[in-house]
Amino acid sequence: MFPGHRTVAAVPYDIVQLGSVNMSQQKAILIDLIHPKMLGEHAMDRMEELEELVHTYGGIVIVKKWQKRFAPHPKTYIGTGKVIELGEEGKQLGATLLIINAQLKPRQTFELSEQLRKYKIQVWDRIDLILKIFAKHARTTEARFEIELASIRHMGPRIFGMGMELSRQAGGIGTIGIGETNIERMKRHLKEKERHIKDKLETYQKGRDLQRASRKRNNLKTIAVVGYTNAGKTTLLNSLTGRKEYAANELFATLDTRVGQLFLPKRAEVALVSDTIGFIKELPPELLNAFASTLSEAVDSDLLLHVADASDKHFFQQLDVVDDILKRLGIDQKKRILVLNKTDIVSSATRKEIVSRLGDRKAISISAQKRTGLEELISKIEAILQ
Ligand SMILES: Nc1nc2c(ncn2[C@@H]2O[C@H](COP(=O)(O)OP(=O)(O)OP(=O)(O)O)[C@@H](O)[C@H]2O)c(=O)[nH]1
Ligand SMILES: [Mg+2]
Repeated sequence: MFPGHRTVAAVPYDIVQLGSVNMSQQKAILIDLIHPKMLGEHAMDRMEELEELVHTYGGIVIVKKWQKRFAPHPKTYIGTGKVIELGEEGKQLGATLLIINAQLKPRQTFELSEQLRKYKIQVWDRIDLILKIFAKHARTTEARFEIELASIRHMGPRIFGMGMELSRQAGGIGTIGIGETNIERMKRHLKEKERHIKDKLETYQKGRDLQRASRKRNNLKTIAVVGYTNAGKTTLLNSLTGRKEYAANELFATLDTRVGQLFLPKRAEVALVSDTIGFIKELPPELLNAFASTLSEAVDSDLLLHVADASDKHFFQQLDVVDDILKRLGIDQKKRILVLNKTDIVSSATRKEIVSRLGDRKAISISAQKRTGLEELISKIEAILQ
């Protein structure tokens, strides 16, 4: 994909190539760095979520490891001895992938990839994995562009870092290295590509702005469904509006905005309900920024429905993550209804406990799937939109 790429043919990374997403099952080794004082339970939880992400991607987890360290190794993130150990083990077990449960520095990914190349093991960090899932789930051109942009922003610096590495290998200080010109060309190519994608995304944004202006003219209210991934946002959109969008027990099933109409009997008018990409913890800013045009639907809405999965044991943690991301999007002050979903599979004791821990924060209990509690929710929506 890069002009004059010959000398860098051994580059172990690929910018997410849409349309050619590798669906074959990769065998993955997972590793997480944990602080020596971290509770065992917390370490298990982190690993569990990473595993879910891998399953959503369609990979097979063959080994799970933890390494206790006070701080990441500056060059290889995990300890250098561990890298060799995992390489040997991975080779024996036929692993093709090492996934690190963190966002790595470009240099660390580069160094690890170099060291594991002889074992034919690719290195991904958490963001790579999320990007691969995004790429697999993207259904609209706009979502594809957004992912490609995020991907360039995430992977680009590695290639730049590699340039430094190659020139260092080629000679001493001050000499221009072998890979230099190609690296320069790649850099330029990526920059151009980034600009091209940004232009395209702006076109979509303009389309949205026009739509929004027309809604305003017609005084149509808009409601945005937000929440942690897999909370049941799409299922709720479908139940409220009669749409039949793809809802599934996987992370990031939805990547783009879908809009449906909800009739509000008391107001005798329809409101537009939009569904959007789910949130997840440690979502890096560049991913959030890349999805800005998709998320703008939430940013400009009159009301947010924050859907939370009451059946998830990390309910409160997920609530915090969503609150935090809404803050990062600058919409934490917007009118909002907290919706406890999946209450059909939650014991009444658990539900009571949640409600009591929520304290002043009022919530409406529903089951988007069984369509219970929806009337109360609609009444509340009407009351707020008055
Ligand atoms: N038991 C139960 N399951 C539900 C309910 N609502 C949704 N689900 C299930 O939860 C899973 C996720 O639902 P989605 O609607 O795809 O969730 P989402 O929030 O849109 O997820 P992403 O788009 O992946 O972020 C699916 O398997 C749904 O069938 C509910 O009220 N009760
Ligand atoms: Mg969804």
